[in-house]
Amino acid sequence: MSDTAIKPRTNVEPRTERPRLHKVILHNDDYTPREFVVTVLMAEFGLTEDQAHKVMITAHRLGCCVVAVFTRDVAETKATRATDAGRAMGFPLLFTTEPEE
Ligand code: TYC
Repeated sequence: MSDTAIKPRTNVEPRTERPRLHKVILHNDDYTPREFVVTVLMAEFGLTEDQAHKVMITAHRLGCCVVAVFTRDVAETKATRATDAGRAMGFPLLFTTEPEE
């Protein structure tokens, strides 16, 4: 057999693991108008008005609320875009991400 022959690997764990998902979290603040938060949630995360209102009011009452879970790249992109939408209007609206347990 030549030096470059490829041997099949043995005792390999089955590759069934899924990529870890990341939560996008909406944080409450005292300045961003409720209606604007709802609009951003609908535009960036595809929530219905009803879903967006529930997420917004949960963050308003409890301090924060999980919006949805995505792969890391998608979660970070959406959180950044949604935070930037608030900043563009002069609001301190904040979305962060964290890995799911
Ligand atoms: N607390 C804001 C207000 O009373 C509304 C708001 C809700 C802002 C949720 C951010 O994540 C938020 N205008």
